[in-house]
Amino acid sequence: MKHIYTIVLAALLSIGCTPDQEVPHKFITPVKFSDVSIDDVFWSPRLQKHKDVTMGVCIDQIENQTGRMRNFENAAKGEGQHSGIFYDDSDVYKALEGMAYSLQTIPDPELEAKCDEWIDKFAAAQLPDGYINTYYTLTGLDQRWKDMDRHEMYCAGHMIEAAVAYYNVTGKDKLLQVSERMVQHMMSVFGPGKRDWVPGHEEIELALVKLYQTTGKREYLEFADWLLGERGHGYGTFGDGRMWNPVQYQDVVPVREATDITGHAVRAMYLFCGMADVAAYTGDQGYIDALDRLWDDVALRNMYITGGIGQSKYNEGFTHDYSLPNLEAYCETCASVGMVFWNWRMNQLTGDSKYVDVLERAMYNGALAGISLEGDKFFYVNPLESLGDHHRKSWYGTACCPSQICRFLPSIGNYIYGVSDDAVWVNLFISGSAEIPVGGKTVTLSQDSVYPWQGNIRITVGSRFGKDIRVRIPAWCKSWCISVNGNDVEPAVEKGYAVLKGRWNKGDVISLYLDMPVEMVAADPRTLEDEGMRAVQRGPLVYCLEGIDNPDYAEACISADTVFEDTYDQNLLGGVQAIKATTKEQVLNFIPYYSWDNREACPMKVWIPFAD
Ligand code: FUB
Ligand code: ZN
Repeated sequence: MKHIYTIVLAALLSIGCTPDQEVPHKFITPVKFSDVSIDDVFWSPRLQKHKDVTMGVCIDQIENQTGRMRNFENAAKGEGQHSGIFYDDSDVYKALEGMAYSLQTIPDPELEAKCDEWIDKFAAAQLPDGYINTYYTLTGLDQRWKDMDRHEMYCAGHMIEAAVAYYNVTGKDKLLQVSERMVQHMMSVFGPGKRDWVPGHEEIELALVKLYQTTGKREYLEFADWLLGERGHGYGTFGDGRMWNPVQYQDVVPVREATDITGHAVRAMYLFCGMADVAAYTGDQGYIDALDRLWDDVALRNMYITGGIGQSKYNEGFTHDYSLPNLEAYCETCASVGMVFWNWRMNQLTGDSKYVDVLERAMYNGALAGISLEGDKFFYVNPLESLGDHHRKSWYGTACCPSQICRFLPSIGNYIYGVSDDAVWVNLFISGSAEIPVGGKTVTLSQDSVYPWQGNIRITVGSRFGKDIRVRIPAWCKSWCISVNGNDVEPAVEKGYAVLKGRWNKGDVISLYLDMPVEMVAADPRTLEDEGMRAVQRGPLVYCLEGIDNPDYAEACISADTVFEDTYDQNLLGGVQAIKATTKEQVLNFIPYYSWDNREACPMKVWIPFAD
């Protein structure tokens, strides 16, 4: 039976009719990270650290330092205690997803054997009815599916994402089968005419769409859509007679009617991803319109300059428009990664580069600060100011952020290129090459730059093809130019993309120059916390001051007369473009925000007093 299933699945994939390739309402199809190879001054060393250090830290924590893997072993035996928190299974699945992505780019038989060993343990922990969740298996199955906030579907969603990733990389479908059995179990309990359920922490919705993409089974897409439709009807409950606060759970109104961002930031991001994914297949205009409104509310009124979101530690989420405290900012690493996930999908739905601008901001600042330069420590919370007492740690009781980074970094190739009927899209400037499926053949594009340090980007066409190339002009860039094979061109710009028309031949070279001066950025005047201050930004990077570089830290002040100079310093923080700001009274030394807290403890701030 297993054998037949594998053959059917393989056949479905090989004849090219998976829904993955037929997404009717998507404008852009992303070029998968597996078709993109990265050879980049900025990112390659980070990916190497991920492989050499970060995955090892996660594996050690999961297997040795905490009881996460033991929970699966105990669940398989049906004895022993559960240790940790009810959502700890999710970290194991997220780490596995990261391991799968890493295997795609750097094959490693030992790591693959580790993945197989883990998957065997997961499979052994699955109950005969398909249910899999070590917390309830070990603490009392009579309590399962009662408290909607207990993350059963959240953990299942992360298992599905890991299963899809591992199947795509290795062709091995054991975890995919475990996942399908769990989904069938869920669909036997919940759905039209069955029980209502509002997943307290969204995630399952987007995962079900991935499962649909992989298996071609539309019932999974329909179940995702049904779950989205469950929100906003007052069904949300903790299972003991207490209803929850719908504001925290994106459960105030049906999702199509949502106008304002509320509640928990990571949950919101995953919900919006799920809505975008379902809409990409169904064309549900209600979802798309709601996402459009919500994006304005997030990006224009509730986002930090780092792309961080979720101001408050009290709800790990949103508070009031324009209220953006810096020292107390929560800005969970997972939420910044969630912004990447969501904005990527919005760009695919619309072809608008404003979403990639936010994606890039979150990726290079809020998300990247989440990991130390050595790849071994993680931030959970990413404030924009510190008194010197906030530091990365190797792990957390709630370890969503380390495992999030573990799966995010090896997948960054996903965000660089896209393809549509009439064009190839260049979204991010990361050196390397891509094999892009264009009209039945494969086109190679390569990029060469030292971005984000400098804005000269060379794009080389590796094969003949006849579609436009759309190159993103970042919103942060006020002056740019493009030449093709040495001849200046003045392309039309549509939704933030320079549209380069023409037939392309092997060896054609597009040279893009993005002017990248140091800029002082003012916040929206309604953000009182940043009143009278400026942040320093260069290209996509937000900068900060650390006490260690600045004797005048406490009195630091910049003005319109401040002279900024930027210089690459290969000995500083793994190599950064450092910024020196000279005023009459002071010399200030800025470093990229992502690189803070990698030396001895000291205070840090992004927003600097500004003297008119
Ligand atoms: O609840 C699971 C994860 O833990 C959330 O995504 C994070 O915000 C943290 O609360
Ligand atoms: Zn997190």
